[in-house]
Amino acid sequence: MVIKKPSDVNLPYSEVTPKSGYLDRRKFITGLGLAGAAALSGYEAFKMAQPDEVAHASTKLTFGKSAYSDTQAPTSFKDITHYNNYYEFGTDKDEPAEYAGTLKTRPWTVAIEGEVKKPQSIDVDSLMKLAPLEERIYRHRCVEGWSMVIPWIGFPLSALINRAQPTSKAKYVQFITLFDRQQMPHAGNVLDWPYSEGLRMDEAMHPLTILVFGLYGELLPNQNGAPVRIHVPWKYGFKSAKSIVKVRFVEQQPPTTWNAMASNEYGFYSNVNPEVDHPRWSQATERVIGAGLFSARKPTQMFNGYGKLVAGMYSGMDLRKYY
Ligand SMILES: Nc1nc2c(c(=O)[nH]1)N[C@H]1C(S)=C(S)[C@@H](COP(=O)(O)O)O[C@H]1N2
Ligand SMILES: [Mo]
Repeated sequence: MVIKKPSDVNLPYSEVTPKSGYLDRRKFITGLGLAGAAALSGYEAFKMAQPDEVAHASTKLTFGKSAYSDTQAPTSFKDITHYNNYYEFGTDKDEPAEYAGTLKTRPWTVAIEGEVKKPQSIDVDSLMKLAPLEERIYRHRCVEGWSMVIPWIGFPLSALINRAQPTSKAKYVQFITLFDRQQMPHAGNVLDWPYSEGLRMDEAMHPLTILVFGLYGELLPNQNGAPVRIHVPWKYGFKSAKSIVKVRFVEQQPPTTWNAMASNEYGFYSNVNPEVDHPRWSQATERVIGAGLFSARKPTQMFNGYGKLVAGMYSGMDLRKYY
């Protein structure tokens, strides 16, 4: 049983504690009892308190804090990792946690292509070192009407964009995610695979838009989009593509999965907007995951509460038309 020093983190995946080691470690931690638990970090103690947590490779990441973090308490690790939308692993909320174990997240390369001066393929472990990792506690609002607060670990997507050096023709960025039926036997034909999303260049460069590698201080669980996904906190969750394999810079607004599926329900912009209802339900309020079955729904905020930082990008645009 080796306790990792801070300098031991950020290891390539090959050196990550294997599952069996992690389980031994849990046994060891449990043996400490309550007094010992108090000496552990908040995360560690928190996770100990959840006996049916899915065992996963425990890789602590080294990260700094961010001024962009929300001050709200994060949703529990259990809820963040067991109430997911990841249709490649099934459409029920608990299916990604159950089935995403078959996703092979190493080796993994991300191709950067299209309108860039430096097209390249980059290994995810190198990508993770492109900028200092930060914890970004972000509100996350799904178009279905529920929300969470997630302590992501990542850094601004702008680090990748600056490395790729987009040409003057690059007006949008498209994110294409992995699709492999062998790894995703529960995918079915519910969407037009591979899942694809896109942002306008200014949205992609915005300091709030992050590339995410982890949550709660550790590498991302597969069901949350390992090994790399984005999160765009002022937009509905579906804009935040999981398990990205291609980042493509393009001149025209790219086709996106949900928009292609039902363009009257899911627009390209998909900024959180309590005043523009989904055709089949209101967007005025949200159910806070983990708040309890009978707790009141909470009012949804314009741009999910990030308006001060992002509203300027949409000035002059009719947000009813560009939903
Ligand atoms: N590849 C892929 N990415 C995806 C999805 C998906 O089904 N496949 N679902 C989206 C939706 S609708 C939401 S709300 C978020 C959920 O992220 P979370 O499970 O980490 O909360 O991922 C988004 N990214
Ligand atoms: Mo969503």
